[in-house]
Amino acid sequence: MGSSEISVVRNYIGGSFVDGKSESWFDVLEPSTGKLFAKAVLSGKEDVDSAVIAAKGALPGWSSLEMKERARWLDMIADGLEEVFEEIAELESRDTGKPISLARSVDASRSVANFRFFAGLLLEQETEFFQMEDATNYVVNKPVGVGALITPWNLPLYLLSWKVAPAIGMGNTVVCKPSELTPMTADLLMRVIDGVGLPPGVINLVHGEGAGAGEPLVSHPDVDLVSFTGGTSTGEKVAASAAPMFKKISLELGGKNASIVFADCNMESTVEGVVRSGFLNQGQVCLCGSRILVEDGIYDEFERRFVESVEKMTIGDPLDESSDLGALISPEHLEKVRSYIDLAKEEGGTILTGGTPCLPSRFDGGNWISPTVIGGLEYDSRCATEEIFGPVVSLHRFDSEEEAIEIANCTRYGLAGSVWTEDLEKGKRVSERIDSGMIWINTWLHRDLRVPFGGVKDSGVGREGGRWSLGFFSEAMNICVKQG
Ligand code: TXE
Repeated sequence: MGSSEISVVRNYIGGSFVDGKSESWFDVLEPSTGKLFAKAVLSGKEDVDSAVIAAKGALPGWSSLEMKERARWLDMIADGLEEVFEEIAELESRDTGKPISLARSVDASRSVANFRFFAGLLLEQETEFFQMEDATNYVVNKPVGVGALITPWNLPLYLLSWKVAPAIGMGNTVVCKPSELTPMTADLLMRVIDGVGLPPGVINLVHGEGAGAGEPLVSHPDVDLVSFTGGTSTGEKVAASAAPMFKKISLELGGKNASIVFADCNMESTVEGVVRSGFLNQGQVCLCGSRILVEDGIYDEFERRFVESVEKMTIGDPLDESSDLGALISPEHLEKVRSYIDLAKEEGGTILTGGTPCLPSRFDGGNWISPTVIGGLEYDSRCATEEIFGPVVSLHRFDSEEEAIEIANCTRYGLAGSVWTEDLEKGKRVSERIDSGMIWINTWLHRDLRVPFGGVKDSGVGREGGRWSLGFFSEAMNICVKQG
């Protein structure tokens, strides 16, 4: 697709690309320029109903396939995505505003890897037996039914593929609802599955807004499970609509993760790692380390080197190979991020670096902000405890392990974090006392697809990842056979 053409993005229901019943559309804008990029179907309840009917219709046939046949389909989808690798990267970069290099190394790679990984994991599954003196138990992992998969805008295809692969792998059929801000690579995935000839109705997709399409999907009586990644306040609504029908639910929500830097860290690799964890994808990753806690003895040196390193990052055209940072997702999100910088000043913080970048005029309508570092905030201030979800981090001092742990745990969130020290025993001791689902020691976002992923407190409910995904997307049934 040429960069000036406007694409039209349709729903994918029962194996066909279709317009919405109301024939309404919404505009998709490029975050870096604010220009119209595509038009997508604005779905409503009737479109959701059609998609759920298609998914329900495909369920008996799909769930009766053997695991190895479904694994073969996942591999074929991975092959199909590999063929359009560059298209994924370009679309994701234009649709989200993220640098093309990141869209390649993270989004496109992981989308292929998710299908490939779950295909392999399905083949490793074996029936579990529990022998008694006079009976044998065995466990059958059955599909749950029709799944609603709702995804956000920060890692569009990465997160969608992370849900779709295990969901259909375990024999469910699904209706996907990608973020209305980033529909492009979800549409590309539908073109890929259409190309490989996946049976109609196994994967369906409706585009549209949360209230108009997401809500009727989550509350649909024929939807049996909901996997949601997005903001915490939306997660509350999703949980409230799914709860009365006892749907199986997994919520991956926000974070306000601490990076704890001890005086005995390797300064060079720590600065590099903590800058990456603060600003990857313009800080729009739920795992980003946006509160940086630094031990007193090295605070001044760390602050100087950290700010220097942040100022060296290149912000600019997402499609330019040399850009480290691109644009924020939307004008509304930029406004929210800016409002937190204003709040930081009111709360007594000092802006150590930040502002608006100077870019060529073609980016005048885009959502731009320079990476921002704030010092001098109280660790329990709003700016230091609420999720900003942008390129804004705050630096805080601590003087003991106890204090670092207390600060790290002082938010309503509990998703991830990182600890930087050469003393691995101390690293593990501190990590284990942090209220969160995941901690990295001397690294960040070092992902193994086999491990559990998810948060505690307001960061979510449940775990996905590896066998945890297979568990969530299935119902374990025990059959006990009496002998003799
Ligand atoms: O996400 P929403 P938004 C955080 C971040 C951000 C905030 C809001 O702090 O500023 O959330 O972002 C769909 N029923 N994260 O508003 O609204 C919606 O259409 C069913 C963290 O963009 O949570 C989209 O597909 N679905 C996060 C998806 O939910 C509904 C990543 C997520 O949108 C719905 C993104 C409803 N009532 C933002 N309302 C992370 N954890 O990575 C909306 N949706």
